[in-house]
Amino acid sequence: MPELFIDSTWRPAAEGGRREVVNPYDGEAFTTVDEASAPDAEAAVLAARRAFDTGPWPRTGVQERSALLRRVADLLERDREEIARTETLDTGKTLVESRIDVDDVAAVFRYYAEQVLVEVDRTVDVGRDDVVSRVVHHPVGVCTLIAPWNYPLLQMSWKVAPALAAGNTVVLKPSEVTPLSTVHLVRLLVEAGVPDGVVNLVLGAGSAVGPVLTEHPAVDLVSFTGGLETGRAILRSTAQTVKRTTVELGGKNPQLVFADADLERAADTVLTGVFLHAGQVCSAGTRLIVEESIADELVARVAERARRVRLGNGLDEGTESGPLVSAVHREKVEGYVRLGLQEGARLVTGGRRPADPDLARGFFYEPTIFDGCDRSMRLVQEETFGPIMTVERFRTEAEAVELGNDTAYGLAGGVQTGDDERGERVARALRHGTVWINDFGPYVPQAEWGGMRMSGNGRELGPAGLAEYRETQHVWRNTKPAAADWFKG
Ligand code: TXE
Repeated sequence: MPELFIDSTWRPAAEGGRREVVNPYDGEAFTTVDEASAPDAEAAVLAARRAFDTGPWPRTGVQERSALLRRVADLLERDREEIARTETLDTGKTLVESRIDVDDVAAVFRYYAEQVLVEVDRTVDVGRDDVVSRVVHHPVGVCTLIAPWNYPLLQMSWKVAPALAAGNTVVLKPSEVTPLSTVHLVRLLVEAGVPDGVVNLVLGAGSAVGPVLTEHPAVDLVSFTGGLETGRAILRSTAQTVKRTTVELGGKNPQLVFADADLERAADTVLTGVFLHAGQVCSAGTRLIVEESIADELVARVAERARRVRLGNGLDEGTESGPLVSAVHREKVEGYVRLGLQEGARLVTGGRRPADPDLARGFFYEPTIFDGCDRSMRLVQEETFGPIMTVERFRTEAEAVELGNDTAYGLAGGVQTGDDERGERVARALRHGTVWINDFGPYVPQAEWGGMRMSGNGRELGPAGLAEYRETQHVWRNTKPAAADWFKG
Protein backbone atom coordinates (compact mmCIF):
# COMPACT_ATOMS: atom_id res chain seq x y z
CA MET A 1 0.00 0.00 0.00
CA PRO A 2 1.45 3.41 -0.91
CA GLU A 3 2.30 5.68 2.00
CA LEU A 4 1.20 9.16 0.95
CA PHE A 5 -2.37 9.96 1.96
CA ILE A 6 -3.78 12.84 -0.03
CA ASP A 7 -7.42 13.78 -0.57
CA SER A 8 -8.56 10.57 1.17
CA THR A 9 -6.53 8.32 -1.15
CA TRP A 10 -3.38 6.33 -0.46
CA ARG A 11 -1.10 7.12 -3.35
CA PRO A 12 2.53 6.90 -4.44
CA ALA A 13 4.64 10.00 -4.93
CA ALA A 14 3.81 12.00 -8.08
CA GLU A 15 7.42 11.86 -9.24
CA GLY A 16 7.90 8.24 -8.15
CA GLY A 17 10.33 8.98 -5.31
CA ARG A 18 11.19 6.31 -2.72
CA ARG A 19 13.29 6.54 0.44
CA GLU A 20 15.01 3.83 2.46
CA VAL A 21 14.16 3.61 6.14
CA VAL A 22 17.20 2.64 8.19
CA ASN A 23 17.31 0.79 11.51
CA PRO A 24 19.82 2.75 13.64
CA TYR A 25 20.69 -0.41 15.57
CA ASP A 26 22.42 -2.07 12.61
CA GLY A 27 22.47 0.57 9.90
CA GLU A 28 20.36 -1.67 7.61
CA ALA A 29 17.61 -0.29 5.38
CA PHE A 30 14.67 -2.51 6.39
CA THR A 31 11.98 -0.96 4.21
CA THR A 32 11.29 1.87 1.81
CA VAL A 33 8.51 4.46 1.70
CA ASP A 34 7.15 6.88 -0.86
CA GLU A 35 9.06 10.12 -0.95
CA ALA A 36 6.96 13.16 -1.82
CA SER A 37 8.05 16.24 -3.70
CA ALA A 38 6.50 19.67 -4.14
CA PRO A 39 3.52 18.59 -6.33
CA ASP A 40 2.40 16.08 -3.66
CA ALA A 41 2.68 18.74 -0.98
CA GLU A 42 0.64 21.13 -3.10
CA ALA A 43 -2.06 18.49 -3.67
CA ALA A 44 -2.21 17.77 0.07
CA VAL A 45 -2.58 21.45 0.95
CA LEU A 46 -5.34 21.96 -1.62
CA ALA A 47 -7.20 18.85 -0.41
CA ALA A 48 -7.05 20.10 3.17
CA ARG A 49 -8.25 23.52 1.98
CA ARG A 50 -11.26 22.04 0.17
CA ALA A 51 -12.11 19.88 3.18
CA PHE A 52 -11.97 22.93 5.40
CA ASP A 53 -13.95 25.24 3.14
CA THR A 54 -16.64 22.85 1.98
CA GLY A 55 -16.40 19.64 4.04
CA PRO A 56 -18.29 18.76 7.21
CA TRP A 57 -15.47 18.62 9.76
CA PRO A 58 -15.14 22.29 10.81
CA ARG A 59 -18.91 22.40 11.28
CA THR A 60 -19.20 19.05 13.09
CA GLY A 61 -20.35 19.31 16.70
CA VAL A 62 -17.78 18.95 19.46
CA GLN A 63 -19.42 15.76 20.77
CA GLU A 64 -18.81 14.06 17.45
CA ARG A 65 -15.23 15.29 17.19
CA SER A 66 -14.61 14.21 20.76
CA ALA A 67 -15.98 10.74 19.99
CA LEU A 68 -13.64 10.39 17.01
CA LEU A 69 -10.64 11.23 19.17
CA ARG A 70 -11.71 8.61 21.70
CA ARG A 71 -12.00 6.01 18.92
CA VAL A 72 -8.47 6.86 17.80
CA ALA A 73 -7.23 6.35 21.37
CA ASP A 74 -8.94 2.93 21.47
CA LEU A 75 -7.32 1.94 18.17
CA LEU A 76 -3.90 3.08 19.38
CA GLU A 77 -4.33 0.84 22.39
CA ARG A 78 -5.42 -2.06 20.16
CA ASP A 79 -2.27 -1.65 17.99
CA ARG A 80 0.05 -0.70 20.86
CA GLU A 81 2.56 -3.50 20.40
CA GLU A 82 2.80 -3.16 16.62
CA ILE A 83 3.27 0.61 16.76
CA ALA A 84 5.83 0.33 19.57
CA ARG A 85 7.85 -2.16 17.53
CA THR A 86 7.72 0.10 14.50
CA GLU A 87 8.89 3.07 16.55
CA THR A 88 11.79 1.04 17.95
CA LEU A 89 12.89 -0.15 14.50
CA ASP A 90 12.71 3.42 13.20
CA THR A 91 14.33 5.32 16.09
CA GLY A 92 16.44 2.71 17.89
CA LYS A 93 14.82 3.52 21.25
CA THR A 94 13.99 0.66 23.59
CA LEU A 95 10.68 -1.15 23.33
CA VAL A 96 9.86 -0.05 26.88
CA GLU A 97 10.22 3.60 25.82
CA SER A 98 8.22 3.03 22.64
CA ARG A 99 5.37 1.44 24.60
CA ILE A 100 5.34 4.41 26.96
CA ASP A 101 5.24 6.69 23.92
CA VAL A 102 2.17 4.90 22.48
CA ASP A 103 0.43 5.05 25.86
CA ASP A 104 1.20 8.77 26.04
CA VAL A 105 -0.12 9.29 22.52
CA ALA A 106 -3.41 7.58 23.42
CA ALA A 107 -3.57 9.72 26.58
CA VAL A 108 -3.15 12.88 24.52
CA PHE A 109 -6.07 11.89 22.26
CA ARG A 110 -8.20 11.13 25.32
CA TYR A 111 -7.23 14.39 26.98
CA TYR A 112 -8.24 16.50 23.99
CA ALA A 113 -11.42 14.45 23.56
CA GLU A 114 -12.36 15.81 27.01
CA GLN A 115 -10.80 19.26 26.77
CA VAL A 116 -12.64 20.15 23.57
CA LEU A 117 -15.92 19.80 25.50
CA VAL A 118 -14.94 22.56 27.93
CA GLU A 119 -16.93 25.64 26.99
CA VAL A 120 -14.66 28.53 26.07
CA ASP A 121 -17.12 30.84 24.31
CA ARG A 122 -18.20 33.56 26.72
CA THR A 123 -20.55 36.48 27.11
CA VAL A 124 -18.94 39.79 27.89
CA ASP A 125 -20.67 42.31 30.14
CA VAL A 126 -20.24 45.57 28.25
CA GLY A 127 -22.34 47.55 30.70
CA ARG A 128 -25.20 48.23 28.27
CA ASP A 129 -28.62 46.58 28.11
CA ASP A 130 -28.89 47.10 24.33
CA VAL A 131 -25.87 44.97 23.48
CA VAL A 132 -25.14 41.26 23.50
CA SER A 133 -21.40 40.73 23.27
CA ARG A 134 -20.00 37.23 22.76
CA VAL A 135 -16.50 35.89 22.32
CA VAL A 136 -16.73 32.76 20.18
CA HIS A 137 -14.17 30.35 18.77
CA HIS A 138 -13.54 28.84 15.36
CA PRO A 139 -10.98 26.43 13.96
CA VAL A 140 -8.01 28.24 12.40
CA GLY A 141 -8.15 26.41 9.05
CA VAL A 142 -5.56 24.32 7.25
CA CYS A 143 -2.72 23.31 9.56
CA THR A 144 0.70 22.03 8.51
CA LEU A 145 2.10 19.85 11.30
CA ILE A 146 5.82 19.09 11.11
CA ALA A 147 7.38 16.64 13.57
CA PRO A 148 10.94 15.52 14.35
CA TRP A 149 12.53 12.07 14.66
CA ASN A 150 13.20 11.71 18.38
CA TYR A 151 9.58 11.18 19.45
CA PRO A 152 7.97 10.75 16.02
CA LEU A 153 4.44 9.75 16.99
CA LEU A 154 4.36 11.52 20.33
CA GLN A 155 5.33 14.91 18.93
CA MET A 156 2.86 14.48 16.09
CA SER A 157 0.06 13.61 18.51
CA TRP A 158 0.60 16.84 20.49
CA LYS A 159 -0.29 18.64 17.27
CA VAL A 160 -2.81 16.48 15.45
CA ALA A 161 -5.07 15.69 18.43
CA PRO A 162 -5.81 19.33 19.38
CA ALA A 163 -5.87 20.42 15.71
CA LEU A 164 -8.60 17.90 14.88
CA ALA A 165 -10.43 18.46 18.15
CA ALA A 166 -10.74 22.15 17.26
CA GLY A 167 -12.15 21.33 13.81
CA ASN A 168 -9.16 22.04 11.60
CA THR A 169 -7.96 20.11 8.58
CA VAL A 170 -4.32 19.00 8.56
CA VAL A 171 -1.30 18.06 6.51
CA LEU A 172 1.09 15.86 8.50
CA LYS A 173 4.81 15.90 7.73
CA PRO A 174 6.78 13.49 9.93
CA SER A 175 10.56 13.46 9.82
CA GLU A 176 11.86 11.68 6.73
CA VAL A 177 14.12 9.70 9.10
CA THR A 178 11.19 8.19 11.05
CA PRO A 179 8.00 8.16 8.96
CA LEU A 180 6.47 4.77 9.82
CA SER A 181 4.51 5.34 13.02
CA THR A 182 2.78 8.38 11.51
CA VAL A 183 1.70 6.27 8.52
CA HIS A 184 0.14 3.88 11.03
CA LEU A 185 -1.59 6.75 12.85
CA VAL A 186 -3.14 8.01 9.62
CA ARG A 187 -4.51 4.52 8.97
CA LEU A 188 -6.10 4.61 12.40
CA LEU A 189 -7.56 8.08 11.81
CA VAL A 190 -9.16 6.78 8.62
CA GLU A 191 -10.44 3.68 10.42
CA ALA A 192 -11.89 5.92 13.14
CA GLY A 193 -13.90 7.72 10.46
CA VAL A 194 -12.24 11.04 9.84
CA PRO A 195 -14.05 12.65 6.85
CA ASP A 196 -12.48 12.95 3.40
CA GLY A 197 -9.64 15.40 2.99
CA VAL A 198 -9.40 16.27 6.69
CA VAL A 199 -6.12 14.40 7.24
CA ASN A 200 -3.36 14.36 4.64
CA LEU A 201 0.06 12.77 4.94
CA VAL A 202 3.15 13.92 3.10
CA LEU A 203 6.43 12.02 3.58
CA GLY A 204 9.63 13.54 2.35
CA ALA A 205 12.65 15.73 2.96
CA GLY A 206 11.97 19.06 4.61
CA SER A 207 13.93 20.84 1.92
CA ALA A 208 11.72 19.34 -0.84
CA VAL A 209 8.22 19.64 0.63
CA GLY A 210 8.79 22.15 3.43
CA PRO A 211 8.60 25.33 1.36
CA VAL A 212 5.16 24.44 -0.09
CA LEU A 213 3.83 23.32 3.28
CA THR A 214 4.95 26.48 5.06
CA GLU A 215 4.62 29.18 2.38
CA HIS A 216 1.43 28.16 0.58
CA PRO A 217 -1.28 30.83 0.96
CA ALA A 218 -3.90 28.09 1.48
CA VAL A 219 -2.20 27.09 4.76
CA ASP A 220 -3.35 29.03 7.83
CA LEU A 221 -1.18 27.61 10.58
CA VAL A 222 2.18 25.87 10.90
CA SER A 223 3.20 23.95 13.99
CA PHE A 224 6.79 22.77 14.00
CA THR A 225 9.03 20.85 16.38
CA GLY A 226 12.65 20.46 15.42
CA GLY A 227 15.99 22.21 15.30
CA LEU A 228 16.69 25.91 15.80
CA GLU A 229 17.97 26.56 12.28
CA THR A 230 14.99 24.85 10.63
CA GLY A 231 12.67 26.71 12.99
CA ARG A 232 14.15 30.03 11.92
CA ALA A 233 13.71 29.07 8.25
CA ILE A 234 10.08 28.16 8.89
CA LEU A 235 9.38 31.44 10.67
CA ARG A 236 10.81 33.25 7.65
CA SER A 237 8.63 31.13 5.31
CA THR A 238 5.40 31.79 7.19
CA ALA A 239 6.12 35.51 7.63
CA GLN A 240 5.21 36.27 4.03
CA THR A 241 1.58 35.25 4.53
CA VAL A 242 1.55 36.02 8.27
CA LYS A 243 0.49 32.52 9.26
CA ARG A 244 -0.01 31.56 12.83
CA THR A 245 3.24 29.72 13.60
CA THR A 246 4.22 27.71 16.65
CA VAL A 247 7.78 26.44 16.98
CA GLU A 248 9.40 24.21 19.60
CA LEU A 249 13.14 24.27 19.02
CA GLY A 250 14.82 22.25 21.71
CA GLY A 251 16.82 23.38 24.70
CA LYS A 252 20.01 23.43 26.71
CA ASN A 253 18.50 22.40 29.95
CA PRO A 254 20.16 22.90 33.35
CA GLN A 255 19.98 20.48 36.25
CA LEU A 256 20.79 22.40 39.45
CA VAL A 257 21.85 20.25 42.39
CA PHE A 258 22.31 21.76 45.87
CA ALA A 259 24.45 20.20 48.58
CA ASP A 260 21.40 19.46 50.74
CA ALA A 261 19.92 17.09 48.13
CA ASP A 262 19.95 13.34 48.77
CA LEU A 263 23.10 12.51 46.85
CA GLU A 264 22.22 9.03 45.68
CA ARG A 265 18.77 9.99 44.43
CA ALA A 266 20.19 13.16 42.88
CA ALA A 267 22.76 11.11 40.95
CA ASP A 268 20.02 8.84 39.65
CA THR A 269 17.83 11.76 38.57
CA VAL A 270 20.76 13.49 36.84
CA LEU A 271 21.71 10.27 35.04
CA THR A 272 18.20 9.61 33.72
CA GLY A 273 17.61 13.28 32.95
CA VAL A 274 20.54 13.45 30.59
CA PHE A 275 21.04 9.97 29.13
CA LEU A 276 17.48 8.80 28.47
CA HIS A 277 17.05 8.02 24.75
CA ALA A 278 20.79 8.73 24.29
CA GLY A 279 20.20 12.40 25.07
CA GLN A 280 18.01 12.86 22.00
CA VAL A 281 15.35 14.64 24.01
CA CYS A 282 14.55 18.34 23.64
CA SER A 283 14.33 18.61 27.43
CA ALA A 284 17.45 16.51 28.17
CA GLY A 285 19.20 17.87 31.26
CA THR A 286 22.59 18.16 29.65
CA ARG A 287 23.98 20.93 31.87
CA LEU A 288 24.77 19.76 35.39
CA ILE A 289 25.20 22.82 37.64
CA VAL A 290 26.24 21.52 41.03
CA GLU A 291 27.19 23.05 44.39
CA GLU A 292 30.95 22.95 44.71
CA SER A 293 31.08 21.08 48.02
CA ILE A 294 29.41 17.94 46.55
CA ALA A 295 30.50 18.27 42.93
CA ASP A 296 33.31 15.73 42.87
CA GLU A 297 31.25 13.12 44.70
CA LEU A 298 28.15 13.63 42.53
CA VAL A 299 30.07 13.57 39.26
CA ALA A 300 31.88 10.38 40.33
CA ARG A 301 28.56 8.68 41.12
CA VAL A 302 26.89 9.73 37.87
CA ALA A 303 29.97 8.70 35.87
CA GLU A 304 30.13 5.32 37.56
CA ARG A 305 26.50 4.63 36.62
CA ALA A 306 26.92 6.08 33.11
CA ARG A 307 29.65 3.52 32.41
CA ARG A 308 27.20 0.76 33.28
CA VAL A 309 24.35 1.85 30.94
CA ARG A 310 23.58 -1.19 28.78
CA LEU A 311 23.60 -0.16 25.13
CA GLY A 312 22.00 -2.50 22.63
CA ASN A 313 19.14 -3.45 20.36
CA GLY A 314 15.99 -1.65 21.45
CA LEU A 315 14.04 -4.85 20.81
CA ASP A 316 16.07 -6.76 23.44
CA GLU A 317 14.53 -6.66 26.89
CA GLY A 318 17.83 -6.02 28.71
CA THR A 319 18.76 -2.95 26.69
CA GLU A 320 18.74 0.32 28.60
CA SER A 321 19.65 2.69 25.78
CA GLY A 322 19.63 2.41 22.01
CA PRO A 323 21.83 4.10 19.42
CA LEU A 324 21.68 7.60 18.00
CA VAL A 325 19.16 8.00 15.22
CA SER A 326 21.50 8.21 12.23
CA ALA A 327 25.11 8.23 11.09
CA VAL A 328 24.83 11.93 10.30
CA HIS A 329 23.54 12.70 13.76
CA ARG A 330 26.34 10.71 15.43
CA GLU A 331 28.86 12.74 13.45
CA LYS A 332 27.31 15.91 14.83
CA VAL A 333 27.62 14.55 18.38
CA GLU A 334 31.23 13.48 17.76
CA GLY A 335 31.97 16.97 16.48
CA TYR A 336 30.80 18.37 19.82
CA VAL A 337 33.04 15.97 21.72
CA ARG A 338 36.05 17.17 19.70
CA LEU A 339 34.99 20.75 20.27
CA GLY A 340 34.68 20.19 24.04
CA LEU A 341 38.22 18.85 24.19
CA GLN A 342 39.51 21.81 22.19
CA GLU A 343 37.69 24.17 24.53
CA GLY A 344 39.50 22.64 27.49
CA ALA A 345 36.72 20.55 29.04
CA ARG A 346 37.98 17.47 30.93
CA LEU A 347 36.61 14.13 29.72
CA VAL A 348 35.46 12.02 32.68
CA THR A 349 33.90 9.11 30.82
CA GLY A 350 32.73 8.15 27.32
CA GLY A 351 33.82 10.31 24.42
CA ARG A 352 33.89 7.41 21.97
CA ARG A 353 31.92 4.75 20.16
CA PRO A 354 31.52 1.55 22.23
CA ALA A 355 34.16 -1.12 21.69
CA ASP A 356 31.61 -3.98 21.69
CA PRO A 357 31.75 -5.53 18.16
CA ASP A 358 28.03 -6.38 18.37
CA LEU A 359 27.29 -2.67 18.30
CA ALA A 360 29.76 -1.75 15.55
CA ARG A 361 27.22 -1.52 12.72
CA GLY A 362 24.80 0.72 14.60
CA PHE A 363 25.08 4.42 15.42
CA PHE A 364 26.00 3.93 19.07
CA TYR A 365 27.85 6.39 21.29
CA GLU A 366 28.91 6.02 24.90
CA PRO A 367 27.34 8.20 27.60
CA THR A 368 29.84 11.05 27.92
CA ILE A 369 30.62 13.42 30.77
CA PHE A 370 32.81 16.52 30.64
CA ASP A 371 33.91 18.19 33.88
CA GLY A 372 35.64 21.56 34.27
CA CYS A 373 33.18 23.32 31.97
CA ASP A 374 32.17 26.94 31.99
CA ARG A 375 29.42 28.94 30.42
CA SER A 376 31.64 30.50 27.77
CA MET A 377 32.07 27.14 26.04
CA ARG A 378 30.01 26.32 22.97
CA LEU A 379 29.72 22.80 24.38
CA VAL A 380 27.81 24.31 27.31
CA GLN A 381 25.68 26.66 25.23
CA GLU A 382 24.73 24.68 22.12
CA GLU A 383 22.30 21.80 21.85
CA THR A 384 24.31 18.63 21.14
CA PHE A 385 21.22 16.39 21.19
CA GLY A 386 23.37 13.44 22.18
CA PRO A 387 24.55 11.62 25.32
CA ILE A 388 26.82 14.43 26.53
CA MET A 389 26.69 16.05 29.97
CA THR A 390 28.74 19.09 30.98
CA VAL A 391 29.55 19.99 34.60
CA GLU A 392 29.73 23.50 36.06
CA ARG A 393 30.07 24.38 39.74
CA PHE A 394 28.45 27.08 41.88
CA ARG A 395 28.85 28.46 45.40
CA THR A 396 25.63 30.41 46.06
CA GLU A 397 21.96 30.06 45.17
CA ALA A 398 22.07 33.31 43.21
CA GLU A 399 24.99 32.02 41.18
CA ALA A 400 23.16 28.74 40.48
CA VAL A 401 20.09 30.58 39.19
CA GLU A 402 22.20 32.93 37.11
CA LEU A 403 24.02 30.02 35.47
CA GLY A 404 20.76 28.15 34.92
CA ASN A 405 19.34 31.14 33.08
CA ASP A 406 22.50 31.86 31.11
CA THR A 407 21.33 30.19 27.91
CA ALA A 408 19.69 31.34 24.72
CA TYR A 409 17.15 28.55 25.21
CA GLY A 410 14.46 28.15 27.88
CA LEU A 411 12.66 24.85 27.55
CA ALA A 412 13.19 22.95 30.79
CA GLY A 413 15.23 22.86 33.96
CA GLY A 414 15.50 21.02 37.24
CA VAL A 415 16.45 21.81 40.81
CA GLN A 416 17.32 19.23 43.43
CA THR A 417 17.42 20.28 47.05
CA GLY A 418 16.34 19.07 50.49
CA ASP A 419 14.79 22.49 51.16
CA ASP A 420 11.28 22.76 49.70
CA GLU A 421 11.17 26.53 50.02
CA ARG A 422 14.39 26.86 48.11
CA GLY A 423 13.08 24.43 45.49
CA GLU A 424 9.99 26.58 44.89
CA ARG A 425 12.01 29.82 44.94
CA VAL A 426 14.61 28.59 42.47
CA ALA A 427 11.98 27.00 40.20
CA ARG A 428 10.20 30.34 39.83
CA ALA A 429 13.47 32.17 39.20
CA LEU A 430 14.42 29.83 36.36
CA ARG A 431 13.26 31.16 32.98
CA HIS A 432 12.31 27.80 31.48
CA GLY A 433 8.92 26.54 30.27
CA THR A 434 8.97 23.51 32.59
CA VAL A 435 10.84 23.17 35.88
CA TRP A 436 11.05 20.00 37.95
CA ILE A 437 11.85 20.03 41.66
CA ASN A 438 13.56 16.84 42.87
CA ASP A 439 12.69 15.16 39.59
CA PHE A 440 13.50 15.52 35.90
CA GLY A 441 11.48 14.62 32.85
CA PRO A 442 7.83 13.86 33.65
CA TYR A 443 5.09 15.65 31.77
CA VAL A 444 1.32 15.20 31.52
CA PRO A 445 -1.14 16.09 28.74
CA GLN A 446 -2.98 18.42 31.15
CA ALA A 447 0.00 20.78 31.63
CA GLU A 448 1.40 23.10 28.98
CA TRP A 449 4.74 22.31 27.36
CA GLY A 450 6.90 24.77 25.48
CA GLY A 451 9.81 27.12 25.61
CA MET A 452 10.87 30.61 26.47
CA ARG A 453 13.42 32.58 24.44
CA MET A 454 14.91 30.60 21.55
CA SER A 455 13.27 27.35 22.62
CA GLY A 456 10.31 28.67 20.71
CA ASN A 457 6.92 30.24 21.02
CA GLY A 458 3.44 29.01 21.76
CA ARG A 459 2.54 26.00 23.87
CA GLU A 460 1.55 22.40 23.29
CA LEU A 461 -0.53 20.24 25.64
CA GLY A 462 -2.90 21.63 28.25
CA PRO A 463 -5.70 24.07 27.43
CA ALA A 464 -3.20 26.40 25.73
CA GLY A 465 -2.25 23.57 23.36
CA LEU A 466 -5.86 23.58 22.12
CA ALA A 467 -6.12 27.38 22.03
CA GLU A 468 -3.28 27.39 19.47
CA TYR A 469 -5.69 25.77 17.02
CA ARG A 470 -8.64 28.09 17.63
CA GLU A 471 -9.42 31.51 16.31
CA THR A 472 -11.13 33.93 18.66
CA GLN A 473 -13.91 36.14 17.36
CA HIS A 474 -15.82 38.90 19.11
CA VAL A 475 -19.46 39.18 18.00
CA TRP A 476 -21.24 42.37 19.09
CA ARG A 477 -25.00 42.52 18.57
CA ASN A 478 -26.89 45.72 19.07
CA THR A 479 -30.41 44.72 20.12
CA LYS A 480 -31.84 48.24 19.91
CA PRO A 481 -29.99 49.84 17.01
CA ALA A 482 -30.14 53.61 16.94
CA ALA A 483 -28.19 56.27 15.07
CA ALA A 484 -24.92 57.09 16.79
CA ASP A 485 -25.08 60.75 15.69
CA TRP A 486 -21.31 60.94 15.89
CA PHE A 487 -21.06 62.88 12.64
CA LYS A 488 -23.51 65.70 12.66
CA GLY A 489 -23.57 66.56 8.94
O1 TXE B 1 15.98 18.51 12.50
P1 TXE B 1 15.04 19.38 11.60
P2 TXE B 1 17.31 17.73 12.17
C1 TXE B 1 17.57 19.53 17.00
C2 TXE B 1 18.79 18.72 17.40
C3 TXE B 1 19.27 18.21 16.09
C4 TXE B 1 18.97 19.37 15.19
C5 TXE B 1 18.88 19.07 13.73
O2 TXE B 1 19.75 19.57 17.98
O3 TXE B 1 20.63 17.88 16.09
O4 TXE B 1 17.73 19.83 15.65
O5 TXE B 1 18.06 17.94 13.54
C6 TXE B 1 11.51 19.11 8.77
N1 TXE B 1 10.62 23.27 5.93
N2 TXE B 1 16.34 18.81 17.20
O6 TXE B 1 18.08 18.40 11.09
O7 TXE B 1 15.62 19.69 10.27
C7 TXE B 1 12.19 17.77 8.77
O8 TXE B 1 11.91 17.08 7.57
C8 TXE B 1 9.77 22.49 6.59
C9 TXE B 1 15.54 19.24 18.30
O9 TXE B 1 16.98 16.32 11.99
O10 TXE B 1 14.63 20.52 12.44
C10 TXE B 1 11.59 17.16 10.01
O11 TXE B 1 10.28 16.69 9.74
N3 TXE B 1 10.16 21.42 7.30
C11 TXE B 1 14.18 18.71 18.22
C12 TXE B 1 11.50 18.35 10.95
O12 TXE B 1 11.57 19.50 10.12
C13 TXE B 1 11.47 21.13 7.33
C14 TXE B 1 13.98 17.36 17.71
C15 TXE B 1 12.59 18.43 12.00
O13 TXE B 1 13.83 18.36 11.37
C16 TXE B 1 12.41 21.92 6.66
C17 TXE B 1 14.86 17.06 16.59
C18 TXE B 1 11.94 23.03 5.93
N4 TXE B 1 12.74 23.85 5.27
C19 TXE B 1 16.00 17.76 16.40
N5 TXE B 1 13.63 21.38 6.86
C20 TXE B 1 13.27 19.06 19.35
N6 TXE B 1 12.87 20.31 19.47
O14 TXE B 1 12.85 18.20 20.09
C21 TXE B 1 13.46 20.30 7.66
N7 TXE B 1 12.15 20.14 7.94
